[in-house]
Amino acid sequence: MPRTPIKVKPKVEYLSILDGSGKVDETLDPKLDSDRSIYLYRLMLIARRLDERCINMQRQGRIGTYGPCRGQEATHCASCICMEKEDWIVHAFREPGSFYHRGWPLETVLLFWGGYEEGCCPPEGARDLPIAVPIATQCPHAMGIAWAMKLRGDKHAVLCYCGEGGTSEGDFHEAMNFAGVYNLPVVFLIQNNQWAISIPRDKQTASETIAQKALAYGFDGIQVDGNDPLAVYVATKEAIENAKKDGGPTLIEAVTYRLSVHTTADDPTKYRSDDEVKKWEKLDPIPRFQKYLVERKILNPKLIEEIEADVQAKVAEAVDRYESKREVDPLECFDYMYANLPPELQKQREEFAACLQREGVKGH
Ligand SMILES: Cc1ncc(C[n+]2csc(CCOP(=O)(O)OP(=O)(O)O)c2C)c(N)n1
Repeated sequence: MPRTPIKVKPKVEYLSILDGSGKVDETLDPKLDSDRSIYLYRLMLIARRLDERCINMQRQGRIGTYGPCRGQEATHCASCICMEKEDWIVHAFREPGSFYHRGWPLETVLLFWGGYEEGCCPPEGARDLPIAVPIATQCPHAMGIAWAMKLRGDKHAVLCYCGEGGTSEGDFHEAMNFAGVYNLPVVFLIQNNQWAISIPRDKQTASETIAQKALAYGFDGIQVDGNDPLAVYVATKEAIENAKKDGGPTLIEAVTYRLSVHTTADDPTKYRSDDEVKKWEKLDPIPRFQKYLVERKILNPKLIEEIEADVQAKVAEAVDRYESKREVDPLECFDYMYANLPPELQKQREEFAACLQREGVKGH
């Protein structure tokens, strides 16, 4: 028998609407109304200012290790606003804007990175999972939620955030496979920020795009400019609407860049060049969106100033609320995993308690 080509889906699209130079494709522009546009701009600014504050607070020893989202605000803010209250959002760990949008108090992010277990506690009724630091472990959770929704006849959808480094994990592939097989209402949004700590994107996978990985699992993948809030919004909205019509999953690869450190425990100058960072700073989503909104006469200098002042005040209030919380009891880190501590951990707890006592730190 001759070799015959097998027909597979021929293409993966790339979507950009508001490009890096500020040029907008009028035919694709979702033309969000002014309230929604200002809401999105403000949300991105909240994520940026909170992020800056968190870095400073970590440096001052007021929170623990922190993983910033600088440069990635469009990716998570423009996607989370596509979700209805009854939809689910399954987080990774660089989406502070999404938590705020979903009604988590702004200090949640500080509580999480400050080591308080309350930083993982969703507001009453919120259909959100908390920050997940173990890479890609949230993907099977998202798939499982979508599967349960389908079995129960719940017509909503799930949005799952993950990094491009996470796409090398088995958890990601297992979730994609099940999502495809059972045609589940889930959208995997891969924040391709080019680096997984010090591993660059081209050492992560030999695929030309992350988006095309969807094809192997039998559903659609699309690559978008992740620093373009309009493209992220349009792609997410389409994917979520499709999922709700029983159209199955979508993989969105949002091409963006981590402008800051991986976490406050890392020094990126050891593995990437200043020139690369400068190139991406020019593509920063916030000034890009601001310029577009000024041109559309939705923003003006006075309004920009007012929003900035309001955002700074909101962040300052959140820091105050965080710092007025009860004192941290370091021994609490043993409290929530086991009802009865295994002997090894019990021993560690006793040693730690003795150490705290020697150092004069109050424990319980
Ligand atoms: C299962 C697991 N392995 C290793 C780590 C350590 N780790 C933390 S972040 C990270 C890189 C993740 O890269 P990516 O998925 O691209 O997300 P990004 O940090 O760039 O947002 C690694 C390996 C982890 N948190 N979880």
